[in-house]
Amino acid sequence: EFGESKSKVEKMFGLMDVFLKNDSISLQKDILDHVEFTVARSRFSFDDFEAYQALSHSVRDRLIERWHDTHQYFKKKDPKRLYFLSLEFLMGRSLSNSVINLGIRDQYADALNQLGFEFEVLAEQEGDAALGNGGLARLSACQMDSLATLDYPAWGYGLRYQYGLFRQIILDGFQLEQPDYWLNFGNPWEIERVHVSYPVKFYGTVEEEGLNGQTVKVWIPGETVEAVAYDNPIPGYGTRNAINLRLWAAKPSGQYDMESYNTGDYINAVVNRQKAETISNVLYPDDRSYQGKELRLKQQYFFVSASLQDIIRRFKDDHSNFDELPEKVALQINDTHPSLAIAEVMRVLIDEEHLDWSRAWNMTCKIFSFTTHTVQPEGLEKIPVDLLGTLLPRHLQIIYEINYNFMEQLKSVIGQDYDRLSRMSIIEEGAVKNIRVANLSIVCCHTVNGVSRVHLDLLKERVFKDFFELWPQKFHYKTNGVTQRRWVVVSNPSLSSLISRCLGTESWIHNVDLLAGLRQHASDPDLQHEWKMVRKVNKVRLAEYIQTLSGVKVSLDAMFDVQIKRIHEYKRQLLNILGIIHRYDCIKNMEKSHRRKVVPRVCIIGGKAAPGYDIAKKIIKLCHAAADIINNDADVGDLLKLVFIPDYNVSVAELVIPGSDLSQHLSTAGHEASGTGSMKFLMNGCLLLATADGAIVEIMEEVGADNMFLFGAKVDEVPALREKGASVKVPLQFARVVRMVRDGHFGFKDYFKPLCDTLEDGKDFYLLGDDFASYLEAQAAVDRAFVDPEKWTRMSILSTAGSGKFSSDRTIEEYAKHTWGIEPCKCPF
Ligand code: PLP
Ligand code: GLG
Repeated sequence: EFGESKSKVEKMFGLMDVFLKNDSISLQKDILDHVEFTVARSRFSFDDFEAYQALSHSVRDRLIERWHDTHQYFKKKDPKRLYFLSLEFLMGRSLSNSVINLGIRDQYADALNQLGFEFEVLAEQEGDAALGNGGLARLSACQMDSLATLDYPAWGYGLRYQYGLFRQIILDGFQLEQPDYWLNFGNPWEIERVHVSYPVKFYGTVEEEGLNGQTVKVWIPGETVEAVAYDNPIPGYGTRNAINLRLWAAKPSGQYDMESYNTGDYINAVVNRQKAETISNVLYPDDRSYQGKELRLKQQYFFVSASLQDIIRRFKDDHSNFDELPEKVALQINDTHPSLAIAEVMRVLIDEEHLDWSRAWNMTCKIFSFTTHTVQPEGLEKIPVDLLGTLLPRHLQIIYEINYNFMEQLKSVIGQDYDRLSRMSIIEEGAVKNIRVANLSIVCCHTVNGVSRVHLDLLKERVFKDFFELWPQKFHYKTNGVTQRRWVVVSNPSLSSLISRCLGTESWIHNVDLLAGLRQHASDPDLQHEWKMVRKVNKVRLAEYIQTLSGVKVSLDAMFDVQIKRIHEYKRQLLNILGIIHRYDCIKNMEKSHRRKVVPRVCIIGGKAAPGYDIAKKIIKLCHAAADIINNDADVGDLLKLVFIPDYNVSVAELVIPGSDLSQHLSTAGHEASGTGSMKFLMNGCLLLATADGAIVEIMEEVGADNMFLFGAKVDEVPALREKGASVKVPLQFARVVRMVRDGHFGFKDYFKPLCDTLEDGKDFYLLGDDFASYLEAQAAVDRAFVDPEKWTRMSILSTAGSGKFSSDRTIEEYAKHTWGIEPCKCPF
């Protein structure tokens, strides 16, 4: 089985401990060994960071051990595997999550205590791995956790950017971007595989050659870059399985390029070669639009080509017949970013494996599935034909041929309806010809998934209407979910143990439906009391964080009202800020004796704006400008505070979410495909103030509309409101707060003018004016509920109780069964 003689295998086992030991003494010894030999410090003198490094290496050993066993087992069993292709993974920190999933957190905490360290303090030393922008990228990370926990034979593939998502610095209230060189201090969670590397080719020409009496196309590339694998083990919870996230880094190709070295310009030849590394250097920080940049396209193909070479190599190790490919391989494309994989598989099957077109196409259509995260047709990715033709000439030919066949097939179904043919074509004609990447994906993939029920409706009715009418059976949805391991067990340990005590079991950690069992205790005074205590402890932690960051001291009796997510006009942070200004204005104009009745609030906003997104940056500045006035107004005191939390990322979310009372999800209905932040708040017993958009509609069905605060226009009302435009009267309060900003009440009058202009009659695309009255009413309902702690706590418990559906475990089970056709493969050791 090991391809070795029996005696050699026995000898190897004799030299190894069978498994690494997890008792306190072994762990202490292990950590100290890593201090001495990995970190190369003396075991008598090392600081917290060095202790963190040694600790992570000790955990990493345990991850590798399981990872090896899992892969050995997968190899032996040869199940159908899922390959999850995503250009973004927002993993955050690894230490706490790993030890919890491995089931050895307490043992490590104890071992560290014995050595004079505290686990939590060392965990804080870790930086975030932020190889993604926001919801889409964090979803990939949650789904990897679920795939591992549910024992699915899966691999993730992505890019190892040297610079992750930029760090947000706030200077005088303005956002500045700083590069996130996250690898500066080393990364113990990855394993460099210098020997797992593949050449990736670009540019060049396509020529025709004769082969066995037939003409075949041969791509003669102009540039070759090497892709090197970095493996990141992903441990499951309550299982020995640990799966792999393989990220590719670009390196100069090792192959000699005699020509350039013979020109005598040695230095330039080396420098040019070095440029190859820039492919995987930096993550694109804009999650709004795709501008058809060459580097971005290079990144996409680099990642796709390396991943497919790896996948096909693995398949060919054990199989000689390509007809088996669809039984052994499922390829998932996460949004359109990896869609070049379709053309690449076709190229490999036809040009390298010499399959004929129709056999290759049949196979390709059976292995690919696609999830779209987009709502607006304008948000769909396009690649300029000229750019693709230069960078990947053979792929362009293949895409043209796919499109030709598709157009012929379509004509036979719909006839000569040229408008529709041109809308559905993969090639967009016009001054600049483009590849519509989503169309390519839909034409090829056997399944197209949306990310919530509402999202699927929008896909059917608007975004992909033509395709839905042609192939209704292709379109489905899998409502997003989040992993309760990271988002409750790791980030909110006190709530986690309270839930386990109340339910009498920890099984909810991998069977989250059990949370529904909390419902029957929602009014129990003892549980309510403990629930409040837990929430208070988390609020204390958040209040300390706020004070350290901003110097603002906040009252723990106030409601912590939070909106954290990327800054986008459609997410309407501006509606929130205008609401806060309205509240401030009311307090100011109220008789002093009435102020006693105001429910004190700490309003917390956080999120990054894409570097080139001006309006979003103005929203951040407005938040700071308003905070400056409000927080320093003696009339207001503790009744209202406004805080901006800088550099929102996964670990900030882990701290903020458990300490929030209320969380806001304000997207204009029809704009948020799903939203996953809301699910994390819900699981942590935070109440939601939201529009009926994306997954919120399903959340409402689970927890009941009485247990949340809904407001605003519904998805199907939005188009009519937009039509009416300026003829709809906006409420006076709205006009008043906008005027305050416009008139310079918060300073920076000229700077805020363009922002105010977006709210003008007839220009208010995101309908802030239309929804304002309903928003204020919902806010008033929030206040009324908050002053009744029993009611609030009951709603809070019912939120957690109703959150079971929004676990990524459920999402992954649905994908596995209905899209990928994969079965669990549990490592038996
Ligand atoms: N960014 C980070 C760091 C997150 O943790 C999340 C989800 O919790 C998101 C973005 C997505 O948030 P939302 O779905 O509210 O846009
Ligand atoms: C997208 C959408 C979100 C969605 C996420 C994951 O905008 O609504 O929750 O993907 O499906 N760009 C995103 O974050």
